[in-house]
Amino acid sequence: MKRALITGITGQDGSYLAEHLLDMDYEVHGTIRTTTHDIEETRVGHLLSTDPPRVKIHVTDLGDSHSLMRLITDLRPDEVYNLAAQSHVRASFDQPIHTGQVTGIGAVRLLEAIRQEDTSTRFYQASSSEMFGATPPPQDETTPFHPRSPYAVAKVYAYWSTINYREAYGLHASNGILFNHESPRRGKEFVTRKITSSIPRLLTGDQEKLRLGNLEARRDWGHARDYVRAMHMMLQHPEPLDLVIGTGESHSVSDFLDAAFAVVNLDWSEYVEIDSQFYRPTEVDYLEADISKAAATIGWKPTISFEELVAEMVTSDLEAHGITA
Ligand code: NAP
Ligand code: G4F
Repeated sequence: MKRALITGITGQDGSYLAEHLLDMDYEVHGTIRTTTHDIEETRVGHLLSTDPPRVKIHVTDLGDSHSLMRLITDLRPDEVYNLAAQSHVRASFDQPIHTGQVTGIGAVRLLEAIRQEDTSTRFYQASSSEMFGATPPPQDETTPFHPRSPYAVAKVYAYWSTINYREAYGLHASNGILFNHESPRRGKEFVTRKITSSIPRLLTGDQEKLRLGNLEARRDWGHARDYVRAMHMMLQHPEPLDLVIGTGESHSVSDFLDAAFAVVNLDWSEYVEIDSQFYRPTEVDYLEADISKAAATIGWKPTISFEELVAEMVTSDLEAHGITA
């Protein structure tokens, strides 16, 4: 039985990846921060309420080298998926140093623990399409990075550190350069879930307006369930890889509004107000993945369309309010 460690198991991707690895009979371990209270209420609560729990939880923080080292020494995992991060782009402008510490240097703390303990452990780094930033689409593995936020700068640092540990110490260390991926488990601070979670409240009158920032920004939005499959496939490849993972389709925020409000036959322009607080000092205008290399090397492709994704998110948020679509 293979043993996997997922940092950030309480996040959107961590929870789907844990389920995916359990389906493949892995022994799954995950990290939570000391600040995470009431673990039963998190996205992995359903994996902990069984007897015995289906995943094993360890308390650590990507800011704390010693606890990471101890964890790697105790577990000696076959695979480590580094999904933990301060992952919100807008927040990174307010907390640039914290974001650098966690999202950037945090990856090196983990790589260093693996290098010192067991270089046969395979390592996945959650790299991001935000690294492409201002570089025009379509973006692939050869596209130059031009990061546009402290978050993206930190991810570029972690990306190159992953490659450096591969080249310097022979680690099987891979970067998944993932474009935006969403789901009903997406945090409500991200634009897609902010929209879909507002719809039932707008319908019931609990919320009057939906305040958003830049509606023209374009993203390549896929489904998180598809993307965690790619993470696992990358670590099964004989050689470490850097791979772009996306759908190859780009939509604007207003396209997302069109698709989401169409599910409930409403006109979003009657509800949406533009609020400058949701604009960023520097924006990423246009992301669209070229996934040729992922298709050719690991045979990955997405299975869930943009329309299916939006419908699933809206329906799930409606159901949580007892409303049928
Ligand atoms: P998410 O939902 O925001 O989850 C982030 C996870 O990191 C949470 O479990 C969080 O714990 C944990 N975390 C935050 N700060 C930490 C710290 N100091 N030490 C340890 N853990 C910490 O993110 P996601 O959407 O699942 O994304 C997973 C990873 O992929 C992230 O690294 C993200 O930057 C990257 N990524 C995401 C996308 C996307 O579109 N979703 C695209 C490209 C790359 P708490 O539960 O305690 O907050
Ligand atoms: O949903 P977002 O906050 O996602 P963003 O910035 O693209 O970052 C996400 O995807 C990255 C992959 O490319 C990940 F690496 C990262 O961790 C995160 O998961 O914003 C998407 C777009 C932006 O252009 C933003 O300006 O939506 C625009 N937007 C417009 N109004 C808004 C809002 N974004 C948010 N969060 N809230 C708004 O009210």
